[in-house]
Amino acid sequence: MFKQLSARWVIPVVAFGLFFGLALASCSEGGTAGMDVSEVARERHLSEQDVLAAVKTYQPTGRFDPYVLFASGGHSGQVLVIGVPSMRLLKVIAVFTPEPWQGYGVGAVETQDVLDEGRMADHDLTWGDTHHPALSESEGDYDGQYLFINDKANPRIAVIDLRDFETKQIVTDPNMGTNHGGTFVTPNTEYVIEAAQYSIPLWEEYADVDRYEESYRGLVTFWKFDRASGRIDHDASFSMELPPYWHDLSDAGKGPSFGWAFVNSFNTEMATGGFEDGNPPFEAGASANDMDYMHIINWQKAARVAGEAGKTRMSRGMRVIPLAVSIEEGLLYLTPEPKSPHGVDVTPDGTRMVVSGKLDPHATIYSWEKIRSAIDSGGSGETDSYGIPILPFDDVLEAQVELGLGPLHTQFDDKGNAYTSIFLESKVAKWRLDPPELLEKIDVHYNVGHLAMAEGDTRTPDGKYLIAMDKWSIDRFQPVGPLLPQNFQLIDVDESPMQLLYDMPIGIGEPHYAQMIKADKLEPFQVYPGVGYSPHLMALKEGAPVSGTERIERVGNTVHVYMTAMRSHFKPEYIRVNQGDEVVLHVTNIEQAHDATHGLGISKYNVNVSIEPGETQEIRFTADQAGVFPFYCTEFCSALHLEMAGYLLVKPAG
Ligand code: RUQ
Ligand code: CUA
Repeated sequence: MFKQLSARWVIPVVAFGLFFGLALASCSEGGTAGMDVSEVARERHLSEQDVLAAVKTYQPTGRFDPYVLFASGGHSGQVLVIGVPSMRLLKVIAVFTPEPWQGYGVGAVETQDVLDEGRMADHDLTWGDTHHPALSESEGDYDGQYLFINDKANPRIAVIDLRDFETKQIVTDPNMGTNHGGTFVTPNTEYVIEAAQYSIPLWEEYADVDRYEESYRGLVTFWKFDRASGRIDHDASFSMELPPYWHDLSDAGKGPSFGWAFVNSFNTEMATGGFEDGNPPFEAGASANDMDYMHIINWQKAARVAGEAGKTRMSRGMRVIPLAVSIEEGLLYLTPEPKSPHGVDVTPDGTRMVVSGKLDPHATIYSWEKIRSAIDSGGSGETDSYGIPILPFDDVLEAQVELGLGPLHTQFDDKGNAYTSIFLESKVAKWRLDPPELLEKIDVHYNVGHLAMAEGDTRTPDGKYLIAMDKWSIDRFQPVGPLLPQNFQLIDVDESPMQLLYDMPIGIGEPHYAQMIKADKLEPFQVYPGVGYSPHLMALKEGAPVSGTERIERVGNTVHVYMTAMRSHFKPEYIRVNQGDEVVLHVTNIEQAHDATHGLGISKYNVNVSIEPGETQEIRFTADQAGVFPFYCTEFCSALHLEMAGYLLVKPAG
């Protein structure tokens, strides 16, 4: 590129030169030809540190990243797949929101069925607020098979199969108003944990807020995952009634704390706001106390209890363990945690739980051994107003370490260090666990939320790469109007001091949390295994069109079209129906060549499907509009792609 500076490059290079205040002559006349690294660095005003960061993140063409990050796509309702350290966006997995390129929710019946499973309150929901992705685990390590993610706004959980990176199931939680404490998996993905956030009435449809303490309830749900079918088993899942505190994040115990789950809460004041009526607003009322409660839940025992006769109550079709049963059976304990806690993170060895309070400068470290013995010794007799035993703070506390203002979320590396995001200071703090001591801090820009470490939530984190997910990005990127992108910042934590390597703007909403897995743990299909394969069934579909079976069949008012697609034609190319007919299009991409994807878009009927090699899809619509409607392949698949087309002819009624 530098050798022969064609006319195409002159303008950008001149602009670049102007930007850096450089002499124009040398640039515009191709002065970069034959430059070595140090000359380019000087000309681009790059420090040695910048060059090092570039060298540490650059991936030459054709070389893959060693890690893959699965990040929530925030309000887009999707999941982002990003290579690390290059920070290249590889895919946006359609989850809660229609996505035309993947043909998700725009005509393909099976994808619409998945979205329809996620209808709530009799509404089609066309957005989600995805927060916390969780990779499936085996013995506490990511196994690369499945990914789960929650929708906070509409309490839902989605299941994504990592063989084809497609969403297979959405389950709705009928008893929650919103969920925030999901998704977190138990160490063998026995259950996917989801905790509600803003409490709503549980055992009755409606109760005004003056009955908050009696009628409103928090909730945690343990969704049973059936690995064989790759689906959540609704009937084997159960919820637990919790007090009407606002629950925040969760984590599952592992190692010695296996079988237990931890759920944070705030607003243990049970403030009910109403600023407009002269009451303290939620923000004041819900942060009046110095301590809130961590909920300590024996999910293993709860699962047994949920299976016993008379121990659960049905609510809106879901089994719920009432509070009284949880207390009687010893399923639920509380312990105080400092002021407005946000993150609860179990250490890789499962011996400690680290909690950070938004309004407390410390990371608070709880000892599992101490929690266990406080439970075994029967507690101190103290309870909250609902009768849940409280384990005294001093009995279960191991240590506190002061980190800074607004500590939120903690991740761990392979060297005994912890990393906590410090929201108010816009920093990441690195600290040692044994003995607890703050080591150093690095600036991030700005308002950092979660952190994601390579293999960070496993028994054996990898360290090295840490990603800070920043909500604000002032002065980081080219201005794009008042709504700024959010920012993923890649940090090398093995360097001392820690080094910022890369800024990646995210332009589709607040990416809350992410998990990073070793790339070689993923074994996705290259092409679907066989022609006529249904991603919904994850098997060959009976009756799917294959080469030689193309035809059009009419059954009453329904017209079945059995169609195949291959470079570069559909067969058949004409679909003739009468106005008012039901059209069912069965279409198979009969190719098995890697990446030979075809699309099928139909003009004015809001249909587009993506048909990957081997895949079969079904499209249904009523031909309610008479006229002539071209359909065409929406993937530029070959030299004669534009010719890959046909006509839907809808003959006017009468
Ligand atoms: S949260 S920025 Cu929705 Cu996970 Cu802490
Ligand atoms: Cu097939 Cu374009």
